[in-house]
Amino acid sequence: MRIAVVGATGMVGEVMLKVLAERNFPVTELIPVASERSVGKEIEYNGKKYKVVGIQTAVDMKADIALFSAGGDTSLEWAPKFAAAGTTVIDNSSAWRMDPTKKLIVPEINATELTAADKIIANPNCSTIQMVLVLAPLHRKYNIKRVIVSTYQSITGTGVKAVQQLENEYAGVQGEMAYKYPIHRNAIPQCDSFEENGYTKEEMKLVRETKKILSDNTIAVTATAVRVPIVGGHSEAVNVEFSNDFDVNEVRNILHHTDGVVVQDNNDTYTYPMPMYAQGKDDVFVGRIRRDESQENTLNMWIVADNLRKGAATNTIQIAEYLIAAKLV
Ligand code: A2P
Ligand code: 11C
Repeated sequence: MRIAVVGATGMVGEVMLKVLAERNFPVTELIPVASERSVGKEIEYNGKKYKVVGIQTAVDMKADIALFSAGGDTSLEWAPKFAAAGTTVIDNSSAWRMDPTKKLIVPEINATELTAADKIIANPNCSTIQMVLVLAPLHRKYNIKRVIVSTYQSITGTGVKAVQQLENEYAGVQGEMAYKYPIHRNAIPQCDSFEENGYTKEEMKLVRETKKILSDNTIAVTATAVRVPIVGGHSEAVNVEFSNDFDVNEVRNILHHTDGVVVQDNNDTYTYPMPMYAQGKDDVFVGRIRRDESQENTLNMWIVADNLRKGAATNTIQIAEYLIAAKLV
């Protein structure tokens, strides 16, 4: 497979290169792509050096698959040009996710929806992926009525500038600010910009993308997304109301047998997921699984994942692996 990585010098792009190599993805030619200012710069993949090319050059090279993580505007403009050249695009930005003509895929849940005609495929938002991976098997079994989610999101989700801001604040030096406020010793109740309804875009991604991935518009979702000075991954406190009653041990057992999910849940041994330990891993970790005693048929959970891995790079590459296995590229 000839693979273009668009945004290869970015936070997610770098993890994509690492994950492609780790999983022995069948790359016959790697085409690293970034903005004009990075053209000619060298990046490393699998112990070899590659020169970054510009995006039009990459279109003309007609790769089999292009993995995009270069922001929504770049995707809106360029993904259709790659698709027109015959390249299948898997896009990590928010550009195409809610487009009714595009599929929004978490492979363990809905990869079988894909066909060879899907030339632009959307990768969901990081905070959505880790939540729906846990919700999907529970929805099938108990039918979800409503989800209340509060997130504690890593600064790596904002990109290189935010990591730099935190490092500057640790070091006590002035620098460019990725956020409107200091993030060191702080929690900022705003991820992404605000929408008309008073929610942030990040909160509305959790609402809209969950319904689309689980193919069920009846699920009510409400979210509060918060940025915290953490690098390892996103954490989420998730409260789920079902139509049907459940047994907590059965819930643990279902999640234990869910692909991509690891249950870490034992109060006696202080076992629960934390971003410090999720970092660098491809799984979604779930713990603190307990009944909400304030309301019937309702469950509380704590879900953690490395937002750059399963939340972004790994999920994108798993979609590509599915396309190859199903002979769709
Ligand atoms: P560059 O490094 O040249 O700016 P992050 O979200 O971590 O900041 O990374 C964004 C990624 O998207 C970077 O690799 C960046 O390249 C790339 N990028 C930004 N704009 C474009 C563009 N117009 N064409 C191709 N790549 C782009
Ligand atoms: C965050 N979820 O952590 C974002 C990062 O819609 O793909 C990715 C933004 C997106 O703030």
